[in-house]
Amino acid sequence: MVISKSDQYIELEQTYAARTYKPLDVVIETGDGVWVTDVDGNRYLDCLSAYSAVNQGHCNPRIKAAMIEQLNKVTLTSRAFRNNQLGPFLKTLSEVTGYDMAIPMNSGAEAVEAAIKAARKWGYLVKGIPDNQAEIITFSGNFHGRTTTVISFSSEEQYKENFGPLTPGFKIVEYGNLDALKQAITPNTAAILIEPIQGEGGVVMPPTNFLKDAFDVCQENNVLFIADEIQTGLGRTGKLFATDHAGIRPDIITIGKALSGGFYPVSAAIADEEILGLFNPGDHGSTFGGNPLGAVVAKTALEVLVDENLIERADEMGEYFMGRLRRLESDVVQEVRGKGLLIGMELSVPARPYAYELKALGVLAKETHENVIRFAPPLVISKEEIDWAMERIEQVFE
Ligand code: IF1
Repeated sequence: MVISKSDQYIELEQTYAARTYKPLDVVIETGDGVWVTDVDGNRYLDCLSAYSAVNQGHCNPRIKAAMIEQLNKVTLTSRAFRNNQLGPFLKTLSEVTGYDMAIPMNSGAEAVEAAIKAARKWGYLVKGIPDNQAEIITFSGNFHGRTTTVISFSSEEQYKENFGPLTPGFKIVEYGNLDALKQAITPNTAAILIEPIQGEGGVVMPPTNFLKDAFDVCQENNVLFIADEIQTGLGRTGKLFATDHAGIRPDIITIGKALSGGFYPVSAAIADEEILGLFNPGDHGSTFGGNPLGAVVAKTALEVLVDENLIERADEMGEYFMGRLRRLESDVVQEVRGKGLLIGMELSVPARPYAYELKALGVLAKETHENVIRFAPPLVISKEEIDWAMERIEQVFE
């Protein structure tokens, strides 16, 4: 029996990795723009983009060059010392986003943790919430990461089961239900934490006006609005932030994933001085957070987004891709929804077998929530490449 190279790598991973994943069995060796190649030489169009981390395309040449240049200088200083890349990165971040400052971290979950700490501190020092009474409101179907505090407010049982005791101080209300939100707010509510579109929830969009109404409710009640834009931010939905579609400016935004174009884990919570300015030396930190390698990568990743008009491109290509998906004539497709290049296609049947059929034809996509297949290619995708993917998608679904 011939064992493919892929099978050998799969066997290794199955043996030596904690089995926390059930990946699609493709073993990627190289990536370039929207394309990836596996160890057996098969080429695929990547319609997942590492969950929107490679918005700028695999191995983006500008980010790569900046990273290599920095690799020859210095990679890590810790923040016990300063480095000459962190300041320029954060200045660019502030100019691009319009927020005063940021707290640089590594993973998305860490950015969320930092936002939670900032909101709680604001709650005690500015709003005057009594000690240890701060509440943060979250929403059903949320996904904000996997730390013990973040899973404490997950509505997915599996994410919490056997991992308790959980962190108190969180309430979960129904996503999109304004009345439920209003009822959940108390004088001790410091913040709400919300995804403008729920990615892991299955590309779930809130009802029209919900984000704006929720924002207004927060303002009326002196409650911070924290938007988790780790997946939806940085151009993915055709605006810099998905909350831009609602015309609101959240008090705190968490970003990650595409902040580094997939080269290196870089995340941040961004906000104005009146919130992040409350942190004192020693309040928060991270060995790798703000390191010069990550900083130069993130600065360049932001510049690529802006200079190469990837945000406008996501809008344009998203409209085209979604339009074509909506015209699919298929018995199993129930709904196509999303914004920009964050597209979910809900099926009447489990989606995983379709992901495998697409893979066989050279299109990589992943199911989420059993029945939804997600199409979220790098934002550098061209119309011709969407046409190429659509030919295969049509073949599978029609
Ligand atoms: C996994 C999903 C996506 C996120 C939002 C914070 C984080 C994420 C809105 C945490 C992370 C992930 C993590 C990844 C799979 C992925 C995912 F399917 F689980 F839901 F993208 F849709 N906020 N999303 O989407 O960021 O700490 O991972 O850097 O396997 O857990 P992180």
